[in-house]
Order: sequence, then C-alpha cells, then structure tokens
Amino acid sequence: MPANTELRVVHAVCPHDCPDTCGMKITVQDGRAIKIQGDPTHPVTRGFLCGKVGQHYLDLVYSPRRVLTPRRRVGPKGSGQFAEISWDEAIDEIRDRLRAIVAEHSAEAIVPYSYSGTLGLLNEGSMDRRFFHRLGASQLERTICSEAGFRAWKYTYGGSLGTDPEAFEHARLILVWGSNPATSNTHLMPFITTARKQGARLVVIDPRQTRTARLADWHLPIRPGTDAALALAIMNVIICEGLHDQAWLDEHAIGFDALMQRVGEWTVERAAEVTGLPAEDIMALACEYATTRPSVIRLNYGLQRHTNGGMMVRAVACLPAVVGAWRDLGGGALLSTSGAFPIDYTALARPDLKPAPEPRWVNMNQIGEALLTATDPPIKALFVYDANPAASAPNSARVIQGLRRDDLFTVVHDPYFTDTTDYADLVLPATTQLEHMDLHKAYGNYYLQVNQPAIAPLGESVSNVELFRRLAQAMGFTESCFEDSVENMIDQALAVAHPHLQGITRQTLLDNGWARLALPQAESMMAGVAYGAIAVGASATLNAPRATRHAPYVPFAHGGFPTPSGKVELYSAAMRAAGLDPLPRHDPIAESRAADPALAARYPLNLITPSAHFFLNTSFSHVDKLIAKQGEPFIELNPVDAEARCIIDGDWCRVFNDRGACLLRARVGETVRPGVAAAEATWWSKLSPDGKGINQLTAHALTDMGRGATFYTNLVQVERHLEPVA
Ligand SMILES: Nc1nc2c(c(=O)[nH]1)N[C@H]1C(S)=C(S)[C@@H](COP(=O)(O)OP(=O)(O)OC[C@H]3O[C@@H](n4cnc5c(=O)[nH]c(N)nc54)[C@H](O)[C@@H]3O)O[C@H]1N2
Ligand SMILES: Nc1nc2c(c(=O)[nH]1)N[C@H]1C(S)=C(S)[C@@H](COP(=O)(O)OP(=O)(O)OC[C@H]3O[C@@H](n4cnc5c(=O)[nH]c(N)nc54)[C@H](O)[C@@H]3O)O[C@H]1N2
Ligand code: SF4
Ligand SMILES: [Mo]
Repeated sequence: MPANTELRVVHAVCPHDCPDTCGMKITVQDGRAIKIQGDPTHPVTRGFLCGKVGQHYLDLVYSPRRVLTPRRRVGPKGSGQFAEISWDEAIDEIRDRLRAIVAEHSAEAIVPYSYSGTLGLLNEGSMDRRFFHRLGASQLERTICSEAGFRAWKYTYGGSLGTDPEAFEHARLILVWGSNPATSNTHLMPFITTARKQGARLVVIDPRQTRTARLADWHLPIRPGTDAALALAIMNVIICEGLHDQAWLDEHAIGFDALMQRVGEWTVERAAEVTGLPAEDIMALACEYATTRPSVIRLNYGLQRHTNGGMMVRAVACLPAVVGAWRDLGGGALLSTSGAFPIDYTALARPDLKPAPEPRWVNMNQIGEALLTATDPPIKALFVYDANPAASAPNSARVIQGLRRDDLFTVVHDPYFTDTTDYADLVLPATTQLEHMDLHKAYGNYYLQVNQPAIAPLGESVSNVELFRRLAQAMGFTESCFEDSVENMIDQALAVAHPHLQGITRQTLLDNGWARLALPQAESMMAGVAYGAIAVGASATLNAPRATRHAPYVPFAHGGFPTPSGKVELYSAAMRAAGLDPLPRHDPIAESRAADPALAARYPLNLITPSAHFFLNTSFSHVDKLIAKQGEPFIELNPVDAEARCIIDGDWCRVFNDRGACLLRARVGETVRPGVAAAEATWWSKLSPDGKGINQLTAHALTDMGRGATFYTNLVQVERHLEPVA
C-alpha cells in the first residue's frame, strides 16, 4: 500500500430487506471501498455483519454483472441482448413512450413495480412515488412480503410495536414461531444466546428443521398452515388450568370471554390431529408457556405467507395477552418494530399529487395476471425498480408470459442484469448503497440511521431519487417537490413532532451514524441490570469497539395499546366490519389435504419455500462465492416420501404442479415430516437448471388479510429426473 494514500471510514447502513438494518463502516482508499465492517458501537449490530454482507457486499458493488450505462434491447424479449445508449436517449425515449401511452390509453396503462431492493426510505419510496402520483399511473399494492401479518397485528395491538430485541436476554422462555433468526435475523441470536446462558429455553415451532431449530432446546415440527389450531389449543389449556392472567386481561384486553368460548372448541387432541404434533407435546408447551416468566415469542414473516396467514399471526399474537407476558421486561412478542418510527411518509410520497378519482390498484402478487388480462386500460408500460419480479414474484410462468408481450414497454432500473432486465426494452443503471445517501428505519430494532455515500457512482449509474427527478423534469412536471434534494427529503421525513424523534435530526444522525428512538425507558423494571450510556450515539469510530447498551423499551408494560379501544382486541370489531371472523380461528390452507383432497391426491406434498441462508431474496443470488456456499437449488424430502418415489439423497428431481415445474436436488432426511417439502428461495431463474426457478410452483392466491403473497401454500408432486442436468 503506498504510504501517502489516505484511508477514510464512512458510516453506511445495510440496505437489504432484513430486520437487523445493520450499521456499517466502509473503509475507502483512493475512491474505492476496500473494507466493510459492522459498526461496533451500534447496540444491535455490535460490530458484526452477516456473512452475506460482511464477506460479499463489496463483490456485489464491484460485480461484473453491474449495469454501468443505459441500454436498449436489441434481441427478442428474454434474450438479454442490449446495445449501449446515452442517458439523454434513454430519458427521451421514456418520455415519448409514456406520453404516447397516456394519450392513447390514459396514465393508468402505466404500472410501477417496486419493492425492497433497498429499504432506504428515499430510494424505496419518495421521488418515485411523487412521479407516479403526478403522472396518474396505476397504483401498486405492495403486499408481497408482510401485509397479512401487519394487518393481523394491527387488529390485535393497533400498531407494529413489539418486544425490544435487546430485551430478549431477560426472557426465560423464547418461542421462535414461523421465524428463522439464525438465517434471517442474525443479530437477534446473541441476545437469545445470553438469555440461554442465564437459563432460558429456546423452543422453535417450524415445519422445517431450520438452522435455528437445530440450535434449540425443543423443535416442534408443525404441519404448515396449522399454527392457529396450535395457538387456540394452547390458550384452551391455559384457561382451563386457570393459568391465564385475569388481572392483566381485565385491565388491558377486550373480548376475553368471547375468546374463552372460541378456544373451548380446541382440545389438545383436536389440535394434535390438525397440526400433526403429539397431544402431550401441545399440553407440555402450553404449561411451559403459562408458567414461565418472562416469555417472549419471535414471529417473523414466515407464518403469514399462507392463505390463512393473517389468522395464524392473529392467533399467535393473542397468546402473550392471555398470560400477561407484556408486563415483563423480556416478555411479550415481536413481529415488527416499524410502527415506532414516526416518519412523515406523506411528505416523502406526496399522495396529494394523485389525480381524482384515484387511479386503480394493481396487486404486485398478481402482476402476471394483470399484464395478461387487465383491460380498461390494458397495461402498456411497466416500470420496474428495487425489484426482480421475473424471479421473485409468484406464479412465474404467468409473469414471464406477461413480460414477453411485445406491445408492453418495460423499463428496468437495477444495478445488475437480472432475470427481469432480460425482458426490458430499456435497462437503466442504478447505484448501490455505497454510492448514494439515504435514511433508514428498522423493522427488527428501534434505531434510525443515515447512510452516507462512500464512493462515487460507478459508471453512469444514478440513484432512484435522481432517476425520477430527471424523468419528472423530462415530463414537464413543474411542482417544486421534484427539485428537492436528498437532504431536503430527509429533513421532511423527520419533521414530525413526535416524542420518539426528540433530539433526532439529520445532523445528529450524520454526526453519530445512528440514533435510538427516544422511547420511554423501563428503568423501574430493571433491578440488578447495569446499563451504560443512554444518550444517543456515543462515539461512532472504530476505536470505540463497545456497543452502547440502553435500557430496553417495554412497549406495553402499562397498556396503552393504539387500538380503537385502547386495549388488546382479542375480539376485534374492526375485523368483523371487514368481513373477517372477529375471533382467532383455524381454517385449513387452500392447498392442503383438508381443504382440497382432489388436488392433494394429484399433488400430495405441501411445499414451503423459505429464505435461503446465503442469499437475500434475489439480491445476492448472482454472487459466485455465495452461489458456491448455497450449493444447488435443493428440495428437502422426508425419507418416507423419497423412498416412495425411488429418490435417494442427491438425485435431481422434477418438482411440479399445474402452474409449472423446476429441477431441484433432493436432500433426503428428517428435516421435514412426511408430506412436507422445503426448498430455499430465491435463485435467479437464469442461473437455475433448466432456467426455471422456484416461483414456477408458487400460487398468486392472496392471503386472508391484506391481499398478501402465499409463497408457502403450495401442493406439488416430485419425481426423479433421469436426464443429465447441466
Ligand atoms: N418462493 C419465494 N419467493 C419469494 C419469497 C419467498 O420466501 N419464497 N420471499 C418474498 C419476499 S419476503 C420478498 S420481500 C420479495 C422480494 O422481492 P424483490 O423486491 O423482487 O427483491 P429482490 O429479489 O431482492 O430484488 C430487488 C432488486 O432490487 C435491486 N436493487 C437493489 N438496490 C437498488 C436500488 O437502489 N435501486 C434500484 N433501482 N434497484 C435496486 C436489486 O439488485 C434486485 O435486483 O421476494 C418474495 N419472493
Ligand atoms: N438469509 C436471508 N435473510 C433474509 C432473507 C433471505 O432471503 N435470506 N429475506 C429477508 C426478507 S425479505 C424477509 S421478509 C425476512 C423473512 O424472515 P423470516 O420470516 O424469518 O423467514 P422465512 O424464511 O420467510 O420464514 C420463517 C420460517 O417460517 C417457517 N414456516 C413456513 N410455513 C410455516 C407455518 O405454516 N408454520 C410455522 N410455524 N412456520 C412456517 C419456515 O420454514 C421458515 O423457517 O427475512 C429477511 N432476511
Ligand atoms: S442482511 Fe441483515 S444481518 Fe446482514 S448485514 Fe444486512 S442488515 Fe445485517
Ligand atoms: Mo420480505
């Protein structure tokens, strides 16, 4: 290293769709990022990043697959053949095409498609939203990930608040329920480990023996889609044994009597039949949960990716109320913390720019159907950014058929040549997180951060904010909001008079890197626990390697639920008004032996497709070293199911249903029960054998609440694939 080259360290934030939202330190030399580390002062990051980002984010930034200039398609759709063009040509072409479509069909013929390529609040949703609102484009129901659970939680508790991850170390019983933190919430694990060193038990409820389940004291391999039955039976045992917390319920809940009647229908024997778990285990779990304090449940989004997903989350969410677990430091439940951040989304997205009447909505989970069947007007332009729907959206065959339409004008803005760019008319180069500024909240902790750019944009890439600023100008939109700088928008997002933002400004975030929300603290509950700095930030340099510890937040210790009644709504009038059962209930998932025996006779295996350990959605699925770690696309089969099909471990299998088929390598073992199969998602289709990914098999059916995706409700058949696989 030449002696005179200067090293700079920049505070950045991991942009990926992950509850942890890690603080990062980027070391830059001569304009190039050379090192990436976890922020040692950040109380949840605690100086480490997951393997994907810590070891491979720079491979992503400097990937040979990066789009560095705008490109125009020269081959047929799907071929991925492009010629370089200038930004001026690209912007002119988009302007002319959009104007012609508006004139001929109306602006509703234009559909934006975006999701969580970055969770930066600006690049996820600010200038883009303003642009499409002003244009009058169709609106996208962005419900591919979390909407069913979000709604269920809101009906029950009023908002997305939950147990502080930093309080998990105080728990004595931790139920990880439809969640796999060892893979998808890595920074919760140290808090769980501390709790276990202090005597806590870790119980995992998951159809699959996940990495987290392998670490657990007890794993209950429940049948997919049956968790509401388990939760109802647990509540029944608790109430029958008189172990519920009547005093807490009287003060903080409504609908307990109605709930009591409902759960009375759920004997452990009935739940055992539905869930496939032994009745003794259900009884033992109920007693352990009722008699151990503090107890906490970590849900994440796995549970709600089923046709009955909202109700499953709802039923599990009632448990901590029944035992009064919210009383305790380290008690309660956590789905998401995002409701604690009082961000001014309206200022960012400017929905007031929409024309009246409001443009129609298109559900992103049904984008294939919309492209193929929408009328009045038909979809004539699709504008994709922060998303890779050719790989990540359900029912790929329909999505690809839609994307192949020759009369569809498709623009894709992405840092990489993905499955989706292959179908684009124009590909536009996007910056990565190291090349732009952004503001970040988190959904698995209570910290705000600013991401500072570490390096200049590579090639001619531009951020989402800059792209839509340029497009607004080209379209002749004169509102001053299209001239806002990133700094202006960060200030707008934070300009909310809310106690949680007290003392937090763009400047304090720039100075300190991160800030804990100004949440009420639970000192009175913390006898014997020594906490250090409670102030914002401490020193954000690499020379201060100790993470700050704060008094954890105990969201509902004294009630104060943001529901219509101000209490936990075990009975929900809002659900009733929405045409839902106001009480938790179990319904079998749409594709199951219980709900559709004829379909199950043809396709007897319930396939779940959870998060891959070495990928993050499709965002890392093209990094060679991570592909090597993830191995090949695989399917886990129980030996009983494998033997019945003459499949042995390592065989290639054709997995299929009426929607499509793909090739997966068999992993035979007791990691799933008979009748259940699991395949980790998501590989790029073009990097999969046969060019077909897992979403060939998944349905675009919607969840019971929130019109969300149902990636884990699939019936499939598996057969040995005898031909060689390239
Ligand atoms: N079978 C199956 N399918 C699934 C899931 C599953 O569990 N099983 N999970 C689902 C879930 S939970 C989700 S959230 C979705 C996610 O689905 P998507 O939102 O499609 O997320 P990714 O697949 O990660 O694709 C994000 C894209 O954004 C790009 N990107 C990153 N940063 C930027 C940026 O700053 N600007 C622009 N313009 N682009 C950027 C990335 O390169 C990447 O191509 O996938 C869903 N699909
Ligand atoms: N490494 C990695 N991390 C990620 C992602 C990734 O792709 N890879 N994706 C990110 C995104 S976008 C999200 S939304 C989160 C998701 O984070 P999680 O919700 O934790 O992850 P999932 O893998 O979707 O589902 C969690 C677990 O639910 C289980 N499950 C499926 N069906 C059922 C059921 O019916 N009952 C029960 N009890 N369990 C069930 C699955 O087997 C899985 O182990 O992770 C984020 N983090
Ligand atoms: S993906 Fe999650 S765990 Fe990994 S660095 Fe990013 S925020 Fe942290
Ligand atoms: Mo997600």
